[in-house]
Amino acid sequence: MNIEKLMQLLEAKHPGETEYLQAVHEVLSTIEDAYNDHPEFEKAKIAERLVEPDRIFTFKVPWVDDRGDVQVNLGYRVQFNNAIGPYKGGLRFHPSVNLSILKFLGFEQIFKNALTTLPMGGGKGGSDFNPKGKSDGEVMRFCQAFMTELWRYIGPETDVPAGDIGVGGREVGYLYGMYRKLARENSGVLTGKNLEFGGSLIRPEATGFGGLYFVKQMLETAGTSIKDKTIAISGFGNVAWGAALKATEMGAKVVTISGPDGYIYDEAGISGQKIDYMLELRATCNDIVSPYAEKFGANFVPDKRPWEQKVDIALPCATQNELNEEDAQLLIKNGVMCVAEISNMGCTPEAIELFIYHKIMYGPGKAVNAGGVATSGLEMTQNAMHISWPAQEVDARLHLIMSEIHAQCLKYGRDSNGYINYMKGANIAGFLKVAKAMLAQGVI
Ligand code: 2IT
Repeated sequence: MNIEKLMQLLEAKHPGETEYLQAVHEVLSTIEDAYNDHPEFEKAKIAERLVEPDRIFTFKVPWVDDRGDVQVNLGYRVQFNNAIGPYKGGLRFHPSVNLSILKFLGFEQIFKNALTTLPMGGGKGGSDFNPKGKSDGEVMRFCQAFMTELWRYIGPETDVPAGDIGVGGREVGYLYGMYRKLARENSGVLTGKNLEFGGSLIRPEATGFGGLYFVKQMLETAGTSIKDKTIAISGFGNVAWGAALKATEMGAKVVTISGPDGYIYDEAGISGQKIDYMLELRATCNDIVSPYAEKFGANFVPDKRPWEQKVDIALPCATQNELNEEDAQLLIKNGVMCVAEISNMGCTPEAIELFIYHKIMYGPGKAVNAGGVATSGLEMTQNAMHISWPAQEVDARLHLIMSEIHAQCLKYGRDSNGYINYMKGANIAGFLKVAKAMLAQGVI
């Protein structure tokens, strides 16, 4: 495989799709040796076939706001690869959403889903709809309008969307209601549903919980433990909430959360009712974190990111490229020992390079945050069997899956000097599974 040539080709074909090109480059550059060990991959042009989505749907979403004005948004679904199972991946509603972002997310999802051990392909979708400041009625009408287009392309055995940024239980409910009406079926076509109509226990917590199960194993493998460690978390949504809950339960101290307006530093630790309050804050839809400081008497640092604080562990839980080279330098200067992405592609390539150079434990999103989609996979299983498992059963399976992902990273990521390159390990393990499935199924 000639990576530079392939990247040049992709850059020419998809100019300006920076996030997508970033995600592809990261995977290709880490799997190169494993790829070249298998001449049959090159012969079947696995890399060239893997980097292009199977297909992309784009559609218009017209809807009427509370003032009676007509609004027009864009909707997308990227069906990236279904070699090992139905397309699976969330929907993101955020004004920044564009094809590059959804293609990067869909591409990452292929390998993440492969790592979960469950039969799920990779996909992603969403809209540039901005949920900030929208009424419940507006969110419902938007979700209904979005689904009147999307429903033709998805199905419980074809493509199973879920939530992502801006899409939580409420949005999944409205989307599911419209799908059910149009398709005239009750099925597991979306995951992240409420418990009353097929949702799974532990799904809301799963991304954060799974992330902490993974981080715990990273630390234990390095001969230390998570107890009494200080943690910086970014974001204050569902993922940050689950991560704070489990980190606190494990005996660590979470000292930061953040929003687009700045970050909170709470020296006493963000625990108990302060964690519950994150959900309340999120539900107001103003997308600001500063009210936390007023309510609990903590510090609010406007327009800054939490990475300037001295912590043992940094957990990006907000969005892509939210931790850059400068942030990495600050964290390293302050003695950080572990950085694990619970957001997708949370660190820039320059930040990752620095962590690896300084032999800091670094966990990539596609391994660390795979607990979310893994539990979506468990929701699909329960729906297919028309039963629901108790919380302990789902949590036990989530535990097992995260351990298996960690083991795969160790298997493929250990460098000759003993450093565990989790990024390389996750990419190779995920890639090999998908590549072998593609190879076995012929050129299609
Ligand atoms: O990035 C992700 O893995 C998700 N947003 C969850 C996807 C899913 O299908 O549950």
